Amino acid sequence: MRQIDALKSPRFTQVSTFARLPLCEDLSEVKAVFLGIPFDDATTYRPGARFGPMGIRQGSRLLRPYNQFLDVYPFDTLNMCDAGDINVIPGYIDDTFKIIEEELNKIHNIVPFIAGGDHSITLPILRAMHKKYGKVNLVHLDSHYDFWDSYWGKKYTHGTWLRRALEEGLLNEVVQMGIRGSLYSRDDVEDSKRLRIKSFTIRDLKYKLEEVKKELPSGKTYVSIDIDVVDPAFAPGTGTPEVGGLTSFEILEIVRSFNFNIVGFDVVEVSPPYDTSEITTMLAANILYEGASVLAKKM
Ligand SMILES: [Mn+2]
Repeated sequence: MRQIDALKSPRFTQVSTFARLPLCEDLSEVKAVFLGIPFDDATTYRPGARFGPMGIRQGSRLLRPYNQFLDVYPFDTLNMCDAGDINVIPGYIDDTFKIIEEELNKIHNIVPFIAGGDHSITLPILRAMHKKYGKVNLVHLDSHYDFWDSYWGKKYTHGTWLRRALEEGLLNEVVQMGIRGSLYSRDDVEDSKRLRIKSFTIRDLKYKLEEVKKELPSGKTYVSIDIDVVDPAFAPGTGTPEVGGLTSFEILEIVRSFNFNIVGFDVVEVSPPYDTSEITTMLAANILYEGASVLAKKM
């Protein structure tokens, strides 16, 4: 396995790739890739998620080869590599969405572990997933519903991607977890029922997590994690923080419990300019590590 030397290396200051994995060259034996999508022009509040991939790579330096809780060597099992960043076009959402979809269409039988970017990028990713697999399930961890119809009359933002994905018929079962914070209206709560989304609030996660876990889908599932599902005390570096969220331990445990077939996995809305002491980027890197570990465990 070609990456072992790099993983065992004590050169923790090297930041060029995720977890000091090799850059992807030959993809023939690769089962998973790390991929950055540095786009944040669909953000509505604090910007900076375009620096997410860079920050998450930096926050991943201390990741080591063996996951003791899942008893797996994720990077070895998946022969994982870092595919670099997709060349997005700042300021141009439509063009960027096309590029993201095209780039993802190029990888076959490889599970992408994606660092955003704001949450709008999940829509073109889901379009690519649909092209590959047909309708997939979505497990969405977020403090926000993200199914609003529009912001300032605009249909493509980081708060509307889920509504578009549903309208485009990309999704099968949708499970949301961690919803909280003040809302625009009571209609938001009703809309989750109308849209046939299983929405679980932060209270559901804190008070009856085992019951929520039973509602998770089986089969081909895409995982999208807005880092703001985690409390700002544990993940301050994000665009639209909501207090009263998950701890870093809780989110890692939730990811470890996933028992479906992961077809793709993103961690979005990590904004390093608002981070402190790399708390958020280290957490995001570890969430991706646990996701890769869950996938590797099933191999
Ligand atoms: Mn959010």
